[in-house]
Amino acid sequence: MSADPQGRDLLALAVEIAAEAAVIVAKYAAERTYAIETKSSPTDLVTEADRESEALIVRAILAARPHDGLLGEEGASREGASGIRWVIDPIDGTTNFVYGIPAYSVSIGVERDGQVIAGVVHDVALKEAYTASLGGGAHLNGLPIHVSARADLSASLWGIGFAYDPHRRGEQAKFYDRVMTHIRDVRRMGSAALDLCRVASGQLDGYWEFQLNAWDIAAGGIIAREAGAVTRGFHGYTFEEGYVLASNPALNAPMLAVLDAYR
Ligand code: LIP
Repeated sequence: MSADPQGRDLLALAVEIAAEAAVIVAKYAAERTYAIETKSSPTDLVTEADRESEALIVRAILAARPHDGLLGEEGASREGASGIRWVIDPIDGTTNFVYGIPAYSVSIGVERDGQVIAGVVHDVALKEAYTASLGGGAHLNGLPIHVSARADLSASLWGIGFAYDPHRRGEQAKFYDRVMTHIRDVRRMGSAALDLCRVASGQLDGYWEFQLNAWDIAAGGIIAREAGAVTRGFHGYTFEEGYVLASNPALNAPMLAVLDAYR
């Protein structure tokens, strides 16, 4: 498949805007004097930095493309007339950000008629940019990246995550301990966008989490796919509905069988 020209052009704009937002987020990370509030639960945090990052991203997108649609974690929501929609997570990994754990990112995905055609995940602390456009492959700081080749499930390393809702977390935890007997180990690193990028670069063999939002997975999903990953849903839900299973092709069906066995 040849690179989609519009995907490539919109990626260039997304990369520029994500880099600007990363400067704001890094400034707040250094100063550590920002206000913190809670959202859906006492553990679901939002900071001044999340809000300012999203405001900057929205301003920059509408300045360049006034007819596009928007969906942002911190409330940006706009029907566009162009068929293009920007899906924004101004800081993915906000809990890490608040605790000073260097694993949070600015994530921007671009959809055309509902299909993601470009994505950038800018790792603020490591100053690394993961990028991809439809048919254009996936890159880390401009260099091509690919998923791992590991085919043995029992020797595979997986990223996982937990919801902000304590009840759901309990359900997820019960589920995870059963899966543990089938794999090498897990890593809970706190940012779905970066976890998907680690699958893309082979730092993880796979990642699964459920009940995520579009902004957590839009950009990371295309980066993983363009790096050779299979991304899909499970338990009767789709990837786009937030049931995320992403891995190299060899491990996808075996892990799906395990996930379905413990439904
Ligand atoms: C977070 C995800 C993470 C998930 C958290 C939360 P946020 O996104 O990146 O994978 O486990 O529950 O959804 O809230 O930092 O943008």
